[in-house]
Amino acid sequence: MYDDQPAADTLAPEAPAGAKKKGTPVFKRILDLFEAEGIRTLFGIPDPNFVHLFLEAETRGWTVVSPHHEASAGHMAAAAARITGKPALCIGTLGPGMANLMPAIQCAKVENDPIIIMGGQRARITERRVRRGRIQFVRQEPMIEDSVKFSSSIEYADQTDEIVREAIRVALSGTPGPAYIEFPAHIILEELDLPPVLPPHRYRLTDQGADGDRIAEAAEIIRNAKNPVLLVGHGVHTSKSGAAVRELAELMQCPVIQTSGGTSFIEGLEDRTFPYGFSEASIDAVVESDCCVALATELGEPSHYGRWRHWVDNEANRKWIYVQQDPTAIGVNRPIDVPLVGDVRAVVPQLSRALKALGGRSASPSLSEYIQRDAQQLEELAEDAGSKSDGSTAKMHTSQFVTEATKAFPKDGILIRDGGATVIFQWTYSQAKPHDVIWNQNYGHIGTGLPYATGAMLADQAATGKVRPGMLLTSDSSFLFHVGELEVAVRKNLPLVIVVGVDFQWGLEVGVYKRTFGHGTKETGVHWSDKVRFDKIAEGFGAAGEYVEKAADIGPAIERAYARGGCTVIHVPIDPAANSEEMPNYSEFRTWYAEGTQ
Ligand SMILES: Cc1ncc(C[n+]2csc(CCOP(=O)(O)OP(=O)(O)O)c2C)c(N)n1
Ligand SMILES: [Mg+2]
Repeated sequence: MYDDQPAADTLAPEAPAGAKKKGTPVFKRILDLFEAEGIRTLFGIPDPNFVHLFLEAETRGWTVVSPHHEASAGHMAAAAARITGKPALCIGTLGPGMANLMPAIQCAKVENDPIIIMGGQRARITERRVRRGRIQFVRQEPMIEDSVKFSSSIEYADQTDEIVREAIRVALSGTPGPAYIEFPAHIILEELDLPPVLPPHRYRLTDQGADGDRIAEAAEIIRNAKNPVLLVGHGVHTSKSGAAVRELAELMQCPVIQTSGGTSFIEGLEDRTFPYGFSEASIDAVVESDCCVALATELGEPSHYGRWRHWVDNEANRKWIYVQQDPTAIGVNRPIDVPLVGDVRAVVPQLSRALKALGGRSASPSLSEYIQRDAQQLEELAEDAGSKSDGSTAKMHTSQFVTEATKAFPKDGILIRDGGATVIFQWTYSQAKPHDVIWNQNYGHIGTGLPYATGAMLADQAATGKVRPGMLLTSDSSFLFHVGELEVAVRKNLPLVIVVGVDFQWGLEVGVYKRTFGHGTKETGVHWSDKVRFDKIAEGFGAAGEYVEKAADIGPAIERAYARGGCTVIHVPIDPAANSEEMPNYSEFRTWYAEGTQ
């Protein structure tokens, strides 16, 4: 491929002889187009297709980050999109780089992350030649196109604008998701003479509101409801609509139910926000509700499609108002009374205005009781965890691990989750109410934690200019997938504290063996060496390491880590038996799969 690569100071070999330089090379125009969308981060490992782009991006002040595996670049971009509410960009080198990106591309498709992936490719003339034994070459679009919402290649330089715009337009339309742009070597340095880039609203639909008559209908239903609930999905957080939803929740004076994908807490609504299925108040609020306003959620399996399990009682009396950007999602998982098709960023303020015009509504009778009961449940859970093994005489119980780590979660921090059983413990025992939670729920892709943490923190810094602390609460096997990205956290001096629950096993799968065959089988393939020391691994990367055996020492270790600055990994041995056998509310989790029948 290096022969195909145009030198920096020449036109591409394919350009007609004597062609004049016109001004803007393609790689610069691409950056202009992404900048118009507010994108300022770029993830990937550069090669000849991308060195011009990388150099230029950094010169312009972008945050340019090379990870140690291309899948990480994709996950970092996904986290960047979530934390900024904007599309995000990553690249892969031709052949193996793009193949390595595939796990992240599929993940972004299922997690609805609008990432734009640019893939290097040979010059088209090479690609289409009849040859054997070409180096670093595979046709990429056929591998990728089923996993993205849009796939194309910039074959001719003057297609740059239309292809980049269509990639962004499609990635952000309906249910968001990934888009692929192939970037063949022959067009990189070709030059274009073009007008300035268009702002987003000139070339794509932005802030689309819902139909006015439907809004009026919805407001009337909400006003007349006795016990409405707001069901808040992942899209509320990724679109950064928290403040608007807070206003609506205050007008509705009702509880907020989190879906399993949308586990961030909206500032100001922490007390009245209950995780669906894992808090008693959430179940009662759902059962008693006579109106559900579902915001930017797929109403997926973990929400029981809004129609079975906790929703069954009272179904006949419950009206559904569904705010959804994708018109084809209306009525699929359950019947809807009032569909509000549009961007949650625009529709929620529309609803608030309409409700205000009707004079708002008075508080649901049980709201304060739910709030009080949920706070009490959290306290009881902390006490219950405190009664379990704390690591002094036997290994620590996972409930202690989660309770102590989440109690020490820093104000204004970003929480990132990864793992198997320890994550299930978190759904019940978490004592923190973070405004930003990044984890992988729909796709269930363990190993994403460290790339998500680094990507989210870096993109947040690039977008706001502020440095927020991050906490990655992870299980051990999951952490090992992309442990090399610790180097990125150190390189970028991220105030990231990684608390690892260590049982030296794929604990969730150990539990599967035990439930399938009873105790005493060989549990083949789910145990690994007990020689690994995560605190020492951290030191090898230039991060700090701590080894904490007792529950009472977790909080102080976390505080020390933030005080010290930079990245710290805290190795916490946990009880392998408890982690695989005593997951709380496991039966609730099982109902996520195929309506409980798997
Ligand atoms: C990429 C990927 N591989 C495998 C799985 C299946 N899986 C889910 S949880 C789990 C075990 C995770 O082990 P660990 O991270 O140590 O967590 P623990 O259950 O021990 O807390 C596995 C293998 C998955 N969800 N994603
Ligand atoms: Mg484990």
